[in-house]
Amino acid sequence: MYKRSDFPDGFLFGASTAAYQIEGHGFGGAGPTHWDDFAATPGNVVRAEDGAVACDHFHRWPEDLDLIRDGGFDGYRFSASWARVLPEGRGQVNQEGLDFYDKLVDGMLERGIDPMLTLYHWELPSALADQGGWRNRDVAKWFADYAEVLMGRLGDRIWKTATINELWCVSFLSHFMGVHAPGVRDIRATARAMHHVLLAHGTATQALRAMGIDQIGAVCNFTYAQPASKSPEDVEAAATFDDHYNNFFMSGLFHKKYPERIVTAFEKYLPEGWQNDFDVIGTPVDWLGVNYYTREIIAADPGPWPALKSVEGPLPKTQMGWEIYPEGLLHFLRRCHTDFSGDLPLYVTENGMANPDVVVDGAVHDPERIDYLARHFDAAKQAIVEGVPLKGYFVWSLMDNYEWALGYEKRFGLVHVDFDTLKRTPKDSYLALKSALAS
Ligand code: IFM
Repeated sequence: MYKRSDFPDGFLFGASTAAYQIEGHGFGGAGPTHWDDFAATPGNVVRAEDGAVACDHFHRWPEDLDLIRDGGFDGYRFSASWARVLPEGRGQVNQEGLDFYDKLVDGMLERGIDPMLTLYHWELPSALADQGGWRNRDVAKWFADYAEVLMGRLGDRIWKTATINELWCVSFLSHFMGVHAPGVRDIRATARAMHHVLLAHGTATQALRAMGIDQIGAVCNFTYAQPASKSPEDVEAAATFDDHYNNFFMSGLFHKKYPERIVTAFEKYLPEGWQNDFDVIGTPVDWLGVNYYTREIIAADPGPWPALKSVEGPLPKTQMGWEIYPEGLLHFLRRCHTDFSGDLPLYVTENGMANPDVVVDGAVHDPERIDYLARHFDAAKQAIVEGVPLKGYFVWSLMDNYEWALGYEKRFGLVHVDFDTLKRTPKDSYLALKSALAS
């Protein structure tokens, strides 16, 4: 079993959550979001579940922060809901929303927990979705304005700020695959959303810097693309996947250009003048967050771009059906460092697994998660040994929560949540991590 002392002094351990997944969006004057609308449309979300109550963190946050402190975690990565702060996305501020985050941040500081804030973790206000959401170039300005309002209140106490969580999910998963809100499947919408999330990231970064706020980072998700065979077709398909998933955003942020394969595919769909936005997109950041879970086995598939499909892999899988592949984490930590972010501090901002955990006699036995984390911590340690400037690791997630289109069934938490009673029960993985962090 790993110990805190296996990692360098000052290495930070934390847990991650996101607003819509835990807070209970129905409380406290928050405005409607595109996730409420998406979930209310039959067929989009398992059992049409939404985030109206979620874990009721809005009321139970002191208990949840106690769990973070008592687990020995140094940091807490949480997000704020745009529609809780600005119910219409712009204009009128919901003071109750700002007060909530204010108390939450003070609660962290009182408990000795470093607050890492994500400004946007997917719940776009419906009023902005009405105007095209991420397809509309104006979203960059709307997002920067929201960032200013929120950070005007919290900025003096936030340890690190991430702009937008998982740019690929916000754009490709939601506008090409239609799996997440707004559930669009349209290549032109995708190209625009992919460009605009980057533009919004850069615009907000500049706005925050102008307010004197630093320690701003980008958080991307990465999936390892394994060709299904050595055939040139499968190798090309995997390279296309790697480009749209991993390289597009990293290349935009750190090289101020997009991969050739994607430019070729998207040229006629990208918004006019996209080439002129890279000085904003590439505004320097202070750190980079890496979210990593799995790999995909990619095979060529006849048909329009991207002409590929995922096929089932042979490795053991989590409750999500995702293969457990810690080598991918090492791969991306190395690759971010050598190909993109150089000596910038890296954080694993999300890693963890879903498991069908149940409470038995007041305990939750999840040896699978203990093993999953140990193997990924090993990958992280190896990266550090090789000189990758990895400074911290946030487990996804502190507690079971709303897993988006999959509702409440997939349990990623270190802490079990009974969604009928909302009772929290620390799982064995929480207790194992607690004793590792104390050692
Ligand atoms: O639950 C999500 C989170 O919101 C973003 N990253 C992946 C997690 C697991 O799917």
